[in-house]
Amino acid sequence: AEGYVLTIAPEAICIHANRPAGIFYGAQTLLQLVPPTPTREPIAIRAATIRDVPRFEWRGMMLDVARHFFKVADVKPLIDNLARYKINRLHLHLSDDQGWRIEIKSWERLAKHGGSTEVGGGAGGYYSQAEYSELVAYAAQQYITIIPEIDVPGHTNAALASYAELNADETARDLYTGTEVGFSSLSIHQAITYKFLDDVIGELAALTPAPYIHIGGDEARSTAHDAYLYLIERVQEIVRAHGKRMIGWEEIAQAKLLPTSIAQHWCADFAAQAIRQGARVIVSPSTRAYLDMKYDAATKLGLDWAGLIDVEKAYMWEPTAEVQGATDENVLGVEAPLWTETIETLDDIEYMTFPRIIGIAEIGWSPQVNRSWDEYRQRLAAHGARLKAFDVNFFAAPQVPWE
Ligand code: TNX
Repeated sequence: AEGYVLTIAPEAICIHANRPAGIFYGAQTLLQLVPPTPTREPIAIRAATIRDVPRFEWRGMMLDVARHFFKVADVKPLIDNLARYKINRLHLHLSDDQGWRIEIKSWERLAKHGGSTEVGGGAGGYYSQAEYSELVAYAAQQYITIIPEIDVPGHTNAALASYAELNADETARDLYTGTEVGFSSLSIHQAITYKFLDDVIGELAALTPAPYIHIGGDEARSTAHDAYLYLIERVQEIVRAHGKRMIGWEEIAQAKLLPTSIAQHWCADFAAQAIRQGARVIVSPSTRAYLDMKYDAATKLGLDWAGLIDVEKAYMWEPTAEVQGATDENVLGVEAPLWTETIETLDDIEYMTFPRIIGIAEIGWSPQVNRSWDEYRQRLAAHGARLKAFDVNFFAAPQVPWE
């Protein structure tokens, strides 16, 4: 589906692939072999034959547009730069306590009211359905699939603030601009909750060509355990009824999963339960792949609850070693989340994302053959000039001998 053969010979450069995505990836590889900026001088490229297929079908990044909102014009350049490294999924965290970021026509106040602020009290914002579709189409041109996430039953204050009837006490919550989590929950035993979920997931499914809907499911600390399991199983059925597969943070694996559902590992061992149920997993270890963790103690942006993650730590790990029972068959792939409690601009996004995402991209694409930090850091060094040429505000990690 994504492989290619790139042949560089004296008479011609050829890219062969079974599918258009393979041609695109062959072209990205070729572009890495020529200077990043246009030149009128002849360019010499070493003759080679490269046969290349990805190890994992899921090579993702997640952007939290709920804590701080990022407009289409900020997400597009991020997509451009992810595509150069053969990242093929961009998961958008579209709702949380602090904001609801996607227009839902049958529940208009979600975005209009629930999207009207963000962490710190700024103006927030949301994507109209037309803007969202524009983003989906833009990403698809670069073989990136947008994965929409609506987080339930916790992380729902923005929805609970928008509609009184979603609350057990029929009283709308206040909008929230702080960063503590775990206080909100949908009302599990009210029929309207499931009407809400069906409407929202239905509209989201219609906007989503991909076969996945992410339903969150993390940190539902204000939902009783049995109620949580009941809700996840009902949501799974709603997602299925709309023709999609459910993805959720690994806590969902405590519920009974369909084999088509997918659990996203982040910091517990629930993902192993998903594997035992015959479901597959996406691996996003908070200690390795969380782009919102600081690089070192001096990093001004970001958090450190999962530790500091320097460029070496983000690269030197193996996805199947992160979850008990994980194999190349039941691991769909890797994803690096960027939570945005402290992230406010595209420059901030780029600083935390690059260069760590390049290591994650390699873990997702290339086989694990004696991965070596010393070898990698030399290769990564060559990307400094490229990132500069593409105007990426990357962190020039001192451990890398940047060119
Ligand atoms: C935990 S990771 C969360 C998010 C926060 C993040 C901050 C996960 C599934 N939930 O709500 O933004 O930590 O690093």
